[in-house]
Amino acid sequence: MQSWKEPKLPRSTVLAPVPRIHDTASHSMLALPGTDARARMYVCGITPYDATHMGHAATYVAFDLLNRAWRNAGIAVDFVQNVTDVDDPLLERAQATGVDWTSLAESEIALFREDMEALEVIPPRDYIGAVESIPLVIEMIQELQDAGMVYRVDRDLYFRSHSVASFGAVSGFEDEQMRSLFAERGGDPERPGKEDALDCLLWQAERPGEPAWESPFGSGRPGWHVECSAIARHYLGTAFEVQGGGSDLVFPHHEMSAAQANALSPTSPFALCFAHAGMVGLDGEKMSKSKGNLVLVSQLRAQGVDPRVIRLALLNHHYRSDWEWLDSDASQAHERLRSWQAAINATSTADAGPVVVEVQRALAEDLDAPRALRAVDQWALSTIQGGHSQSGQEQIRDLVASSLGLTL
Ligand code: 5CA
Ligand code: ZN
Repeated sequence: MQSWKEPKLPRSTVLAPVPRIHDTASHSMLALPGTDARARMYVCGITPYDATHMGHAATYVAFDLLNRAWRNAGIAVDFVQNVTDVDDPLLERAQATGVDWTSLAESEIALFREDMEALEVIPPRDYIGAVESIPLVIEMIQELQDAGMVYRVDRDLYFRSHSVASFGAVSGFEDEQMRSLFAERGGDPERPGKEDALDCLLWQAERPGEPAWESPFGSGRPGWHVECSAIARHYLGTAFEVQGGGSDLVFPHHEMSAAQANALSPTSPFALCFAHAGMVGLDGEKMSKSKGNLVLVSQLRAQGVDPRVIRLALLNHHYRSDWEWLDSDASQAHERLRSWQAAINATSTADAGPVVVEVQRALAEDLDAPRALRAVDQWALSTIQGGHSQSGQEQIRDLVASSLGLTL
């Protein structure tokens, strides 16, 4: 699938430190990659049934910071992202609005591309749809069958999640919590005929009026979790550095995807680090397409909000924290952008060297963007107050563009 246009990426003049990133599974910070000059990252993509909201944008900007931190540390990045372009919520929305499901997906993916481009998010090397990866999914299910990990309930296929030794290691959740989250997030713990409540759907047999593809297990479509296991394994291999997404994916999605891949390669884990962005809320609730409490990137852009203001507003919150979107987020970011631009256009500026070091250090310490922004604020303030002779504009312009993804 076509991704989107690469933003301008000036080369960092100072080599940044190798970033350390929080791993949900071990509750620790991992410096990755270990010794390699290459890092592999898989970030779960959208289900294209509605437009990009601030929560999606915050998650994708967070992993874009990691991508940039790696590049600025001289590490090449293989970045892969999926698009869940066939799944229940998409089909339900298409049905409810009387739109063809493929047209709905296509138009929302196009809008997502525009939003990502406007936000200067570096595109993935491989942008892969669920539909186009059905042959990969079928192959993986066959491998799981050969390994004895699959059983049938009626015409559907289930994965024996509970029989993978590492199951539970990503989330660290107790059984009860897993069951309730599974029910809440697309799972079916109560379905009669399952061997274990936490086993998950691999292949869903064709239902009347729904799209379906031929397979050796009958006509149907992939389950959600196996889509990401199959795509990540194929395009990145095993033991890739970072599996990323929002914290709503910790369980069941990332737990199940990892378990399915681990079942086939017990000695090489699916991913080395499971990194999760916090949830962005609105009016006291998680912002979500299903609840409809949304502030959309495209809506703000249409109102004339500079995309750099949106990006700056997102960067003002640490990626791991949960926060609420307020209108003041945009107005504060607007002020900040004005002050940075005034400093960039000043005739003489404060010394840029220490700012470069501080911004890169902040980002290398678990992507501490708020700290990085404060460092640039400080530089802008000293510059505007005047009395300096060095000319640091170019250095700051390049720093802000390469590390923070903002073109001043
Ligand atoms: N297609 C699946 C992943 S394979 C999916 O979860 N799609 S999604 O459209 O629902 O979400 C896309 C990404 O945005 C996911 O990484 C999800 O964790 C993240 N996300 C969704 N809502 C929020 C929110 N309110 N705040 C932060 N991130 C969010
Ligand atoms: Zn996913």
